[in-house]
Amino acid sequence: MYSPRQVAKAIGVSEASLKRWCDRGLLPVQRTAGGHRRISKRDVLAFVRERQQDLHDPTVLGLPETTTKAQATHAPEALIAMLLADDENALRGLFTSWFLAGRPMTTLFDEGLSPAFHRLGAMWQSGAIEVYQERRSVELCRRALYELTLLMPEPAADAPLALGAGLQNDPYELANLMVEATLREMGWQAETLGTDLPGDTIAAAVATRRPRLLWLSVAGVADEAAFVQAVDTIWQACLEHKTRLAMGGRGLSEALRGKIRYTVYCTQISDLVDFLRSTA
Ligand code: B12
Repeated sequence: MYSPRQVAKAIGVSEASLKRWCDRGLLPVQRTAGGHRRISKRDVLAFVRERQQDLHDPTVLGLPETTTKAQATHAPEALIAMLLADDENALRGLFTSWFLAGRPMTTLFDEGLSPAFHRLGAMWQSGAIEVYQERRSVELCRRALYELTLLMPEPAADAPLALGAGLQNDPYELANLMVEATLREMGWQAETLGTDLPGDTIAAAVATRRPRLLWLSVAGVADEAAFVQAVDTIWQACLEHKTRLAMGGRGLSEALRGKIRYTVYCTQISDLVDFLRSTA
């Protein structure tokens, strides 16, 4: 929680203006036992985002100094440069700036990060970068994605639930975390269960948690018969509990898609957003 003085410094306005905004209800405040105004970080960020304001001093709110609108690029080359320079602050600043600028998460993910990682994979394959650089890039991205979701407003108590997972022998995490962040931004209560999970346990999560949506990210399929069996178990649980099943990932070939059942197939995250908007 921040005082009006701190928030004023972060936004770059006078404390008097800030207090006026609080009193006009533009910024939700809570009162301390002594009656002083306190404002939550999420509310400050929602305010800044809605008014399309630049933060004057983001460090006051614990955000990287690189949080400026100018940082909000999704060019894969820029992302690769940040990742290979191990510049975590730049990446965090970029994610935060992107969110505060109100730009679609899907553009950053589908047109920025996915091609950037594709190229990093090719660089690893050709020996241009070490495997630790690829691994570290995933780590930085994971952390920045997690932090991004912490900046988003808390989902409403009646927000629809979405669960996501990766199937057994599929250790890829980033696409799941990106779907989670995208759904969170849309107001869903979205949770990634984890990766490398057997179909039975995902079906059990559907039966117990009754999500409105289950998403699966498929990066690779080692054993086709086991995969088809696992998806069938999950699909039966989805049918029984009226859960929609969204599938995506570069491991899902057309031939494989013909052998499984699901509600929607997505080549990118924006496909899921379009699907959810068209069926809302
Ligand atoms: C990072 C990485 C890994 C990491 C992952 C770490 C982690 N914690 O996630 C680890 C170390 C596990 C790994 C291991 C391996 N990897 Co690897 N890996 C990659 C790399 C560089 C990036 C993958 C990634 O995260 N991309 C970012 C995501 C966000 O992009 P995406 O998957 O394309 O997802 C987008 C869409 O598909 C879609 N989407 C995906 N899922 C879903 C789901 C829904 C619901 C929706 C709506 C959308 C959606 O939206 C996303 C955003 O647009 C890729 C390169 C590449 N081409 O991607 C190689 C790559 C996939 N790996 C490769 C290889 C060879 C391997 C290993 C075999 C290496 C080895 N010898 O051990 C193992 C195999 C592991 C296994 N059991 O499958 C090859 C695969 C070659 C092939 N065609 O088979 C690649 C292509 C690298 C290369 N150029 O050679 N890898």
